[in-house]
Amino acid sequence: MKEKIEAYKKEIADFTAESLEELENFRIKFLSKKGLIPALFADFRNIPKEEKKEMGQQLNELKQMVQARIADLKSELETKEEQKEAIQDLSLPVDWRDLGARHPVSVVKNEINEIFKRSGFTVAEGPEIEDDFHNFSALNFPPEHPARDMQDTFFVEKDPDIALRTHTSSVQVRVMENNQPPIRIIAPGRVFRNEAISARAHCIFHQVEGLYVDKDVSFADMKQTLMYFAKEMFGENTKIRLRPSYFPFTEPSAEMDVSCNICGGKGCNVCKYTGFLEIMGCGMVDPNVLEACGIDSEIYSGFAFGMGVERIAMLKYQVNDLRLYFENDMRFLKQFDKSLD
Ligand code: 2U9
Repeated sequence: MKEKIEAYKKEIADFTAESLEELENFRIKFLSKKGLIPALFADFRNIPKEEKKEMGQQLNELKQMVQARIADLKSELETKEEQKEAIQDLSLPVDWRDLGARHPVSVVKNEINEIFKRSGFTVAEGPEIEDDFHNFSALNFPPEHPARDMQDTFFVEKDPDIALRTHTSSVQVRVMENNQPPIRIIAPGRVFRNEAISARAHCIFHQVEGLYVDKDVSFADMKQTLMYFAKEMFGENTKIRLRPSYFPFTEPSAEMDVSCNICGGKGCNVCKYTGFLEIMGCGMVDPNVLEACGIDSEIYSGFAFGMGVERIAMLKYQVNDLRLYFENDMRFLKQFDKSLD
């Protein structure tokens, strides 16, 4: 009897069931009137008196074990069945706790938008598929500029005049074509560049660009607007630094750095011991661009700026692999949406 009990225990522990039917057969085999366990209880009557106590305990243990195993497997199988049904029946109510999260790029983009809205900017949008004029020519890109190259721009195969926008500057061109100053807009959106995907580059990313055109708009106005942005985005103690640069659409042009928010400007491996992080490009709108868009450059001047949203998110959250922003892994995404806290 002892050997039988040991063998049954092993069989029960190893048993798994793919269906409720299979589980029922298992129950019949062990627990039905003619099953293995009642048979053992029948044999129990014939064993010597001195073994009865120990065998009785072992038999009861075995019976409890098979009952517990059957209950566990039953609940597992029923849950699986329910899940299968829920997937098939899309009208069943969903569990609200499983709602998605706002993407970190959207969280940061919205935050940038809100800061500039407080400075009097409004949001403008435009098409992602653009023509050469709005994406390049109006922005003072010479015909042979390398950015127009196939390696940098996605062209629509049959028409070299049509491409995916490489920046949201084309939105500002469209606004200037259709409106006279004062113009104070930001253009957030998706842009496309023909680049190999790596930790630091992606062929799709997001920008927020800005444009302010009016009488007497100066470089000092730009500096003040961008300093306000930097302090709102990275904290009140943030310092900014403007370095001379070059873009076809602005003159003079600059790149703006903010003091490193990790080390507070002392120097660390995030800022490569410079104390500063580059966050955007900016400059005074080139008179050629104003004229190409139908605005009199003798009367009006303006400033413009542009930044990559993923780059700002990387600096703010210290997530240093761009690819994470495109994988849509919920474990990553759920860390940034404050409305879920
Ligand atoms: C018009 C005139 C001027 C927008 C500007 C930049 C400087 C700039 C880059 C930052 C990182 C693009 O995402 S990035 O690769 N942008 O440096 N953008 S000034 O200037 C404009 C825009 C529209 C009509």
